[in-house]
Amino acid sequence: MNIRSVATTPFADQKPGTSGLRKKVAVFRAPTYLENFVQAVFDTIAVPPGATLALGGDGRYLNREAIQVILRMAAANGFGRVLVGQGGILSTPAASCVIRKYRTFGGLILSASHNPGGPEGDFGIKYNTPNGGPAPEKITDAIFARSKLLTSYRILDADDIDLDHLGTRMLGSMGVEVIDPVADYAELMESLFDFAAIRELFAGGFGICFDAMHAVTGPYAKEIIERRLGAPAGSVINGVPLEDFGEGHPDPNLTYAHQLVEIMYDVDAPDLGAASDGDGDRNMILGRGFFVTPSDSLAVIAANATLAPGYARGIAGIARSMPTSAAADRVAKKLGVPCYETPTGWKFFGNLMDAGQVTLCGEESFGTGSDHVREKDGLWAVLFWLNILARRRQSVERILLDHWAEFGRNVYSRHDYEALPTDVANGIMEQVRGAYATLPGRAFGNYTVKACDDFSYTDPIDGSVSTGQGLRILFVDGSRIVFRLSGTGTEGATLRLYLESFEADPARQGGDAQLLLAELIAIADEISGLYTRSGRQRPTVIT
Ligand code: VG1
Ligand code: CO
Repeated sequence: MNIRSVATTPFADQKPGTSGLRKKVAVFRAPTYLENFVQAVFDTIAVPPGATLALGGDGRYLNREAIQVILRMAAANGFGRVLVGQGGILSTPAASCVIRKYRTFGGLILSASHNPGGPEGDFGIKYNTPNGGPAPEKITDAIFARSKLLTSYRILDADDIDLDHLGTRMLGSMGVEVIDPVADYAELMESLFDFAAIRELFAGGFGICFDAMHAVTGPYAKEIIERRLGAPAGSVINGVPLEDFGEGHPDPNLTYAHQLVEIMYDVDAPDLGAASDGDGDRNMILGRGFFVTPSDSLAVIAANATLAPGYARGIAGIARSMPTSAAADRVAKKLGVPCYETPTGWKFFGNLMDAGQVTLCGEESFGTGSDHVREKDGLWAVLFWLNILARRRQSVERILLDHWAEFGRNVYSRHDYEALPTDVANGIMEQVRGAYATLPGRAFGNYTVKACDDFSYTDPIDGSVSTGQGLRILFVDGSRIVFRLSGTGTEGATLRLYLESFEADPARQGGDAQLLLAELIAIADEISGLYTRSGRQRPTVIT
């Protein structure tokens, strides 16, 4: 078999965003687009001869084709072995698990996560480093710089390889090992959680509905929740992964996971509802007729961590992204452990976990995880909740109400304005920034502005600085409003508005978040001109 060097010209738009390179399928299909990016990655990471790569994706449209191309390029770029999930499948946390367990030279994960799939949908790719986590900015910046200088890529002339049967086959002198995508991950989960207690919980009639949204977690959830933990067959719904996610939007939130929401707000709802996203790293947790915000979920997991065997000795610290509520900070304070505030995106947690500074991490965007891998992990969060419920034997709602009574409630919501024209979104951000000089000290009804800034972050481990990570308006009483532009959308611009206040009085803690935040929502519009500029009266998605 022959290795070819194919001439190519650079693309201008291969800059990785919050979570890798995400574009429409049509863009990825343009000749040499995928090849250029993969070559830029391989050049940047300087592949040691004979190294092992992990490879897999969320199974969306283009996954299989892309894997075949990447395998041929890996063979031409010096890799000695590739571990690829059967059928080209690996959830993002499972890929992180495989990279760490088999000590590979990192991995390539093919996913556009929660973005819709199919020929008209999105595709994505990202490189994870040997610690199992998304490449930090200094590497993604270098990949982008390299992509602009490429003149050729290297590929092996070879036929497609069988990915559907386990076992090793050769591609030139490189071994391709097709592995069970679930086995290593399931084994890791068994090492962290009290499976016996959860089995007993289900045996006692506890009910769960897990919505895999026709995305990658179906096989993982069926194996772990139904087979190993004994939940009744049918507890996992939409469990067959489809290339277009059944034309759905595999984003586990109150808008897109509406089937689950209907089930959980029905009279005969099961005890726990959960959903996961396209690539399996996000989770949504619901009780009977009760929604748990991801920020609260992180705080509850932290406060109850020692109930799970993998965390029985306690946690070293917590990290949360800046827009995530400060609920976890209150738990950290009580536990006497540090709490870090990082920019949005899981890549910012890696250094802290590697250094042993934090055990638990979370984002308001339905991302929760720990140092068991270096990605957020949807099913892990569901299992953590099951472990807590198996030990406490209370309802989800009771656990939350007790948590708020003890720590106070950080009332929280995120409003997304999707697919805005880019200039409109930029105009809103400019208006907010333009108001900075006049805001401190200004009173809006019950709220007085204390300070405002552009969030920037200095990594405490390697000193790297990330600027422009969101506009913060902080109020005297600790409430805040944050404006931020999404780095994962592929249509126009998505503006995210994050709102947070604090409620110490248990008598008022059970209220509806939108009502409790109504005044802050109005203030956000007054400062930004959001409704007038966007021509929208309400957000696309409310969380
Ligand atoms: C969003 C979320 C962010 C998350 C990122 C990747 O980014 O807000 O918290 O880390 O998606 O998640 P943005 O830039 O659109 O706000 V995933 O499940 O797509 O890996
Ligand atoms: Co995801």
